Amino acid sequence: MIPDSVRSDFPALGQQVHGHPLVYLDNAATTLKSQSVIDAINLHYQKESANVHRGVHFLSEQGTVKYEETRHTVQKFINALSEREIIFTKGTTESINLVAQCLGQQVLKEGDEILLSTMEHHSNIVPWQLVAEKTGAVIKVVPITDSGEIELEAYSQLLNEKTKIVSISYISNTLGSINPIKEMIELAHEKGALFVVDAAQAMAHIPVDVVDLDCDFLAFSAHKMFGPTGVGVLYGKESLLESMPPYQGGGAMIETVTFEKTTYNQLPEKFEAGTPHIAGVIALKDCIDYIQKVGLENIAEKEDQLLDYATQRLNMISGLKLIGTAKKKSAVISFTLEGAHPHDLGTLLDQQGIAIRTGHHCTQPLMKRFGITATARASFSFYNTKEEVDKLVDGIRKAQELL
Ligand code: C6P
Repeated sequence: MIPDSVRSDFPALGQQVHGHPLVYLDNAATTLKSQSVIDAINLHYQKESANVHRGVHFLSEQGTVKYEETRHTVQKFINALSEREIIFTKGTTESINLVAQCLGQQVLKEGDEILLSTMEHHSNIVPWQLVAEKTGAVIKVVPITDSGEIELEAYSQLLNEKTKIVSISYISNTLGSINPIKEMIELAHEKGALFVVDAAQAMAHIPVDVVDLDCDFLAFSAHKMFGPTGVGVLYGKESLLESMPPYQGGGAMIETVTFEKTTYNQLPEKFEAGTPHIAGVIALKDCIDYIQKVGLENIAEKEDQLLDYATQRLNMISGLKLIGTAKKKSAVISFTLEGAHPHDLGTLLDQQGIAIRTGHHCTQPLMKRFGITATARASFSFYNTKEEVDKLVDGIRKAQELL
């Protein structure tokens, strides 16, 4: 049970927008930031600013300890076997680009297949297209059902000895579908393919255990888990990361440099060239501590209640059609409204202080699958309330009258 008092941990929730209390329903785009995370970032810049892994002075050493503490916290949070398997990146997008470039160029050759699904975010499509162009590999796409579920039968049939990499989202940002990732990983491994999980929409909502899943790589962003933008994680099995070439060259990722030859640092530094987003990484520890304090089970329970209630209420609006009705769903609701363009609806809701996202949500192939160009999307977090769902429903009805 999560008390409403939890809302006071998020200062942004206390504000008015266009004269109305903010109703923030755009959590799939980015979550609000907790005061503890804001404090951690402030503290770094106010008192503790220093570069990491480079100095012998107090602040640098203290910063390095805190930076590495986050790595340890992430390792425990996702149950990775070693801290060397945790690479800090700019976010999910960079994590997937890193795997696509470093692993892709290593394991793919002409005619090999990369398997994606119709519901992937552009961040889990375009990096693979780039590496496919370079290597001659071919992208295959797993179809989805009308309710927004992976067609498992088709998936099994698409997997073959040419499939080298499968990359699939754990939770769809547009449909909310929770994909049967564990089963899919097992099937991929039976064919000898490596499996990358795009966990951008999972981390703040459901427990993720990389050992239990047996995924080879997993990517996520801090800003979708109450943390700062510009920070993310790539988890990779140590042996795979070990064998991959570096992603970028620069400071920290080297062991020795001469003009003739450079040798590379050990994991994880090999993949962390240049000065990282130190304050952001340090704050990621506070995000995880915060999530664990609230409890992922409590979060899932509250979000499921919000999803059920919102689905029920939205279904009562005439002309409203839900896009994405998978049996296993996260609290993301996409919909279209007869006679109203999602952008117009979004603007009218915004005037009532209600923030939703409208558009293709960086999933254009998915839009095409449903024969639409855009949806309106309300995405919830545990700090949202049933009253806010009511406001959304009233807001849509008002907008409907105006449009
Ligand atoms: N989805 C949304 O509104 P970045 O931008 O790197 O933090 O995350 C990219 C990304 C990758 N995969 C999935 C499943 C995602 O949902 C996102 C980000 C946001 O749905 C912004 S487009």
